[in-house]
Amino acid sequence: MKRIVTVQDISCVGRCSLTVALPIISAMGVEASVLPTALLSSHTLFPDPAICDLTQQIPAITRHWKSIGVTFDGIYTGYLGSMEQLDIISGFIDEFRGDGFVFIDPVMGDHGRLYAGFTPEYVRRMACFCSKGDVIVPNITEACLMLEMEYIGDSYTESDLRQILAGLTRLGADKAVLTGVSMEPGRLGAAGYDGKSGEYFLCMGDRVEGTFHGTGDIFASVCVGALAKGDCLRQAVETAVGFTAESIRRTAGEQRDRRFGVNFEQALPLLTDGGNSLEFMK
Ligand code: PXL
Repeated sequence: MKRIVTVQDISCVGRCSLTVALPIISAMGVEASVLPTALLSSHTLFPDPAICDLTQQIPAITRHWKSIGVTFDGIYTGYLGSMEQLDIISGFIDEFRGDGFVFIDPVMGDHGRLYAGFTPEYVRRMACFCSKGDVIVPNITEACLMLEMEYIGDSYTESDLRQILAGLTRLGADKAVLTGVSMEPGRLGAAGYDGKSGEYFLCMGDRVEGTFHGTGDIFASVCVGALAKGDCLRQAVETAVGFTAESIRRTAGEQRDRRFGVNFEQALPLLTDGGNSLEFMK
């Protein structure tokens, strides 16, 4: 059985980061360890969450891990709250990557805007941090910020996408996946590129109109589970697009506050058989 470690915050309420990553990765039959970076009463789309930064705890945790000899088949980083954390987690990756893969979701913003608390300097530091990754998975907002491009929404031509993906791999990771792309009305998905082999691919699902929060964390968690199980990036992205689209579909009919995230829980059985049942939904 493979073991990964995911490095991101615990948002107690709102279905994102660890409350999404743990159930998804576990459902896929991969052991999920955690390095929590902060404790928030909710994610930052709710006003004024109570925040307890855990940066000071990280060195003691990783020192203990060294002493007990724990190793990981993959490291998955998500929302990190400060520039200091980027430096500390950079060191953690150097110490613990071994032969495993490093998967970086540079969580910073969406819909053309940074999330609360992030600055242009953080964006520059995150762009450097991405060089530590084997795979990076920004959404279009995060990609535009890191590449200093203007954000023009989610509709791009294939040649635009190829250009953005090539720019992303120049940040230093071999592979990049751009999420939240739409090439035609009614379809939404992800585009991937391997800077070493030159392989480019597009995985699209049906688009449900509306804004859904936490979907980037769902997408990234499924990718990590699939990669840990040995899928190639394209297969992993296909499973992740299918599962994210299905979770959104289940949420669209619910009359609930959208800030509480999407209903991925009732879609989890689709992942427990290796994602095979997602194939026929495309
Ligand atoms: O879903 C990304 C995310 C993770 N963690 C925290 C957030 C957000 C997005 O807003 O605020 C704390």
